[in-house]
Amino acid sequence: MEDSSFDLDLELSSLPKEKWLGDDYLFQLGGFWHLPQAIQGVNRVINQFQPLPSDIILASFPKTGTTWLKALLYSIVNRSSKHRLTTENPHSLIPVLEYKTYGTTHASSTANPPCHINDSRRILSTHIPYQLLAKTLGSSECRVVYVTRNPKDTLVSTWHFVNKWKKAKEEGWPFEVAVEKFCHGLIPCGPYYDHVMGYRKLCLDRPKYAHFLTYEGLKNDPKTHVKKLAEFLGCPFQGEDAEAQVQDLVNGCSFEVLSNHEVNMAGGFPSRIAFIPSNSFFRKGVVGDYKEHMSAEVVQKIDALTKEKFHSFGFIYGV
Ligand code: PAP
Repeated sequence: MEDSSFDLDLELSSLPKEKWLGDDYLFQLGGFWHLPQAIQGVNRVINQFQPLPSDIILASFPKTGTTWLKALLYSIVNRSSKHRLTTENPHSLIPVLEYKTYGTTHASSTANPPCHINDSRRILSTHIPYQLLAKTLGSSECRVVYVTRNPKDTLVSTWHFVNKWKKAKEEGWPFEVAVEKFCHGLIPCGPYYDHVMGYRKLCLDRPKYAHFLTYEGLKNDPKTHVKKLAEFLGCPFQGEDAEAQVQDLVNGCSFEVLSNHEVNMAGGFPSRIAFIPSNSFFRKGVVGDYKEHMSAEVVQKIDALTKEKFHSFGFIYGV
């Protein structure tokens, strides 16, 4: 495993870099590629973040179900205030550590920031790979929830998302280019396969503290997964109406319901990466959308890579 201790105030010029979107670069830290706007925050999280035993950390590769899981985790933990999802975007309720909490120089002065949102228990999220957070999460008693999604849909979702950025609109990001970059791991937080395998290992090694789930599994049987998540987090559903509570929560976090709240249809986030419209987190929300975009040849290429990176290590997923 790579050494995850890095100096604070990284000099970007000291890091390997590669072009990925037009003439925009990604920078490599600890074997993973990061956006220049994110890298100082990533570095601060690695060096400064100390989770509390009561913390819940949602970890994910971008576009694999983060928004959905934020809604679900918030509702599971804060059952009596889950109605806040009707007026607040899930990303406003649960901050991304490297963008929000540690995203500014100001934030770096506090080693263990309070979360202004959750009264009882902090829920935080990150896209930082486990390989870079092993020292932070590997022995902590906090609970880590990792969600993943099959590589082809992840790639398609990423492509649509990036195409909403000004840079992509100006210069274009053809799908074939996105496929090449994805297969070489050259997208933000990539390589995707290493990201997934890092957290998978954590979840296999420390099942009491780390829980692994897939977008497809959640789609297929959301109630069962929500019950498992609640048990994992130590707040199971109880009482005669437990089933109804779960159903109600699942409904409130469904794509159809969330994407139709006004707060998720208009406005957006003036983030450090780009202005991100709220509705760009809710595009289609289905399994298998890759079939609309990929030729048989591209499917074959990605499936071969998935077999090499996942199946040959005993993780039969994603093809
Ligand atoms: P992020 O990493 O930028 O936060 P993330 O939420 O992980 O993005 O992924 C967005 C995807 O989840 C979108 O997929 P699509 O492009 O294939 O449509 C989005 O539509 C989907 N999504 C968002 N909310 C839900 C939901 N409640 N149920 C199912 N899918 C959802």
